[in-house]
Amino acid sequence: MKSRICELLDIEYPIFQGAMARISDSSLASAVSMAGGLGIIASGTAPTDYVREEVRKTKELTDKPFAVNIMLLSPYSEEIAHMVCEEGVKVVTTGAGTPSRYIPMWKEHGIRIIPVVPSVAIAKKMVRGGADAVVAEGTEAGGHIGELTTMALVPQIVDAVDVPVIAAGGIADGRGLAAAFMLGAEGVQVGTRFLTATECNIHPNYKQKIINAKDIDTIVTGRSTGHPVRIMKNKLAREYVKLEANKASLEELEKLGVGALARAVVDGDMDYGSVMAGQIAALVKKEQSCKEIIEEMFAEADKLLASF
Ligand code: TUI
Repeated sequence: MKSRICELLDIEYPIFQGAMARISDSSLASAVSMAGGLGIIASGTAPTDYVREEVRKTKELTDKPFAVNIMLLSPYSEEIAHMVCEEGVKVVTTGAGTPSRYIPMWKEHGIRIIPVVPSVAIAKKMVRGGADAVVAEGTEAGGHIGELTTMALVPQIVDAVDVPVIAAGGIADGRGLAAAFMLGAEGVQVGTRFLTATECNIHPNYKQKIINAKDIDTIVTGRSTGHPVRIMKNKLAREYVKLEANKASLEELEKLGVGALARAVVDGDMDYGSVMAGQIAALVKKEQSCKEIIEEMFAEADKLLASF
């Protein structure tokens, strides 16, 4: 299963590891890149120097291509947009906004630009602006999400743009991978399945919560604020959506949300931490190395596609 994205990025398998804020660091990204996929360092809302250090560490850990994701709601996004040029990063993905104003600068530095998009209109705008590929992310994904499902979104974006489309949201095994290719995608981005990777350094409680997950265990918070975020159901999620239903102020919501991601990832607080995960969490059943995950997914998809 080779595609234009393998050639464009010089990677062996057309799979990206989703940029998960506070989670996707040099350890996870380098392991995915070493296994032949595209490892991605998540910036989230981290300060520029933290992300710079992770870039440098990743370069020490692998000589394979890797990317940096810039979360455009971050107060550091502008600084990080410049930092990737200074550090010679070769691939940038973006999330939670449109990076149009940085694209000319990144092009000058020979950086491949792959925005994550939630709609056809935004995909077209990004391609007109010079994006080399797009990640079409469905609402099944964890974290900050759009409205459309992966099944509906991917083929519509495939028809609308001529650059490679990478499918994201709800993909965790060879079946999802094969299905994405049937929709016209030339690659997949996988987040949730990599949460339980051996090289993913989140708190063991977080990994266990993913492994124990059932199909209906995620919920979307933040619809009322215009920043919908999919997380695992817990006390935080229930209190948050209750506050939203009662038209709580942004201040009240922020009080509950501040520091919540670190509480989950670092402290292992599964009650009041923000445990971001996609709807596919229940399909993730064990800890495996990134290499095992990638090889298993592609072997499964190859077998499926050969059987038709
Ligand atoms: O970015 C994500 N997922 C994320 S980012 C994140 S960290 C965070 N921290 C604080 C608040 C919110 C998030 C956790 N998960 N996925 C990619 C993605 N991008 N999904 C949707 C979009 C998107 C949305 C609107 C992309 C472009 C866009 O453009 C709107 C516009 O008009 O600019």
